[in-house]
Amino acid sequence: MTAAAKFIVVEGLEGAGKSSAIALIKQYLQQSGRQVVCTREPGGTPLAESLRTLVKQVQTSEVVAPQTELLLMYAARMQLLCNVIKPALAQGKWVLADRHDMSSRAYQGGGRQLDEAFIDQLRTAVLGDLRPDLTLYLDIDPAIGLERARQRGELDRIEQEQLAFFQRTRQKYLQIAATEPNIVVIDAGQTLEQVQQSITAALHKALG
Ligand code: Z5A
Repeated sequence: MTAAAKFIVVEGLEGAGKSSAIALIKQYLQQSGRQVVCTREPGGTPLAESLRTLVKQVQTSEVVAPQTELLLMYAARMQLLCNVIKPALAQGKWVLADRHDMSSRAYQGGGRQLDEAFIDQLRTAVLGDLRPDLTLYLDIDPAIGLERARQRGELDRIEQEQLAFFQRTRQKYLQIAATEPNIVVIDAGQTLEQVQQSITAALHKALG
């Protein structure tokens, strides 16, 4: 990675406003002449997009084991890291990610209550020492976020989970944000305009 290239991640529950945040951050970065590569997880390469479809589709014939779900997330992540994220950073391009590893820790670790040691082993194997330079976590009450998602149409397999699942996921997100560096919590329950102001302020502070 060249000295200037940074890896920025946007995280949050469904309906938190990640898509709008990504558009704003991309514009912010490009205005100052940075080349930006946007990614989404799971997905972002042909194979990873196929895994995304598999992991999100409602399964009527079998139960998806939480461990399988986790492994599919990390398989997609490995593909994206090798083919998109690492090459982009190596070329001095900024990477702006719609979800990354924090999602697995929150959804599969918090929501599904999978063993942290199991997740940590995968993190080490897949990520090595790569960590985002900045993560913006958009914090939303799951009831509000899910309502926003519901208004968009049919819910996928994970979105169909009970509210308690998303409450555990949110708690894990907040727990990670409180204990690890380079994570900024944005109150995503504000108006869109206020959220955008908070994001811009966080970018100014973190990037100068
Ligand atoms: N997942 C996982 O379990 N483990 C992992 O490791 C990874 C992912 C990487 C990905 O689905 C699913 O995979 C996700 C987590 C899981 N599943 N669930 N459940 P996705 O990428 O398709 O879903 P998403 O990331 O949750 O996308 P989303 O629902 O589109 O969320 P969003 O991008 O944050 O929301 P948005 O499209 O920006 O906004 C939603 C609506 O709200 C839209 O109409 C906006 O206009 C509106 N909005 C946004 N902000 C506001 C404010 N401030 N006020 C009012 N209205 C607003």
